[in-house]
Amino acid sequence: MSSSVKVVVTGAAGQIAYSLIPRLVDGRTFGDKKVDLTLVEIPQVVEKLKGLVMELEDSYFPNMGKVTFTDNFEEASKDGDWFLLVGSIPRGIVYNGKKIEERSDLLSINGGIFVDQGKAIGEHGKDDAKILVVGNPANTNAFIGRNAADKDSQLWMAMTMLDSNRAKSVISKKTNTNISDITNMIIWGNHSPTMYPDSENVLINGELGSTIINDMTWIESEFIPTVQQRGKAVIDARGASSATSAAKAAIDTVIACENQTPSGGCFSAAIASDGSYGVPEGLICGYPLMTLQDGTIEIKRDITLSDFAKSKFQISIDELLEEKEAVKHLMK
Ligand code: NAX
Repeated sequence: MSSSVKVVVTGAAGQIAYSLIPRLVDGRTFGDKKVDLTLVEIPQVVEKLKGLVMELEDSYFPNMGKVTFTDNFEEASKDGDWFLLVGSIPRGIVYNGKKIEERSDLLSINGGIFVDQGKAIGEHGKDDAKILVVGNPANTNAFIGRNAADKDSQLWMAMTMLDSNRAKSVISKKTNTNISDITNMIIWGNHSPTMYPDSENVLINGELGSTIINDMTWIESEFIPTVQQRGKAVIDARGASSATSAAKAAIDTVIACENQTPSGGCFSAAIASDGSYGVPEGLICGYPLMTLQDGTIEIKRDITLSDFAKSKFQISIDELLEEKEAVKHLMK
């Protein structure tokens, strides 16, 4: 085995984590590296992780290294290379005697969690740690965490790969194309119903979507709303939010970051804006990204946005600015 990687996963007893964690040690996500896992849960749930650890041991994963679990995030974060922050408080539960229904309450409660986790990652995580926030509201949680970590050498991301994968599926059905022939599916903006899935710059068998799909009515009234509302549709059908597809998307994000992006290609995740595409600096915004040969992850800056795309993207940027305003009391 060439080397090892330490991966910290929060929300480890949740639904997404149950699909996600085995894939981290299956020898595909991190190639032939040994994978040490630290699983984190809240105190009320942490003992359940004993069962998951037993199952991991029983699964015979040759690349699995040391596996530990804890409810102490600060301790868990020591020397972490990757942080998959899946755990968060969902809407609808009663928290400190109050039912959490408003997005602002959700932002505030989860924001508090991400201040502490961000600080710990900044102090104890590796200098080049990569952090993928899955727990919602993902972009703003990552925004808060990054601010608290205050370490520019670490890369904070929020997951939009699931939205990208969902959009690829819709495009492949519309164009009768194999899903593997759909690439560069960019999700601009927030991981929320305001996101803008880009049907113009997607590549279908290497050709721009704008030249292949000449059906604005379908784009506006079917494609965009279907992708934006897919999370809700899964909840309505399954009685629970997306789990296995979310786990696959987190793995796809890790793999995209760990391997050089093919020339001309890109993948979707939200990272801190450097002002690219007119997004205010620091917002954690969905962008097209590329992993360079030296492992650096950069925004792909040569995408052309139509006026239609710009107007849709702006709605999502405005929402991110509103969320930023709602959590300003949590900023350093
Ligand atoms: P579950 O409720 O099954 O699991 C969440 C787990 O997180 C629970 O076991 C809980 O005890 C734990 N947790 C809460 N606070 C924690 C903390 N401070 N430290 C450690 N663990 C903590 O939810 P699941 O279905 O796994 O979803 C997890 C999160 O992913 C939710 O916020 C959900 O909204 C979000 N999603 C994000 C997606 C994305 O594309 N970015 C898509 C799927 C999903 O909706």
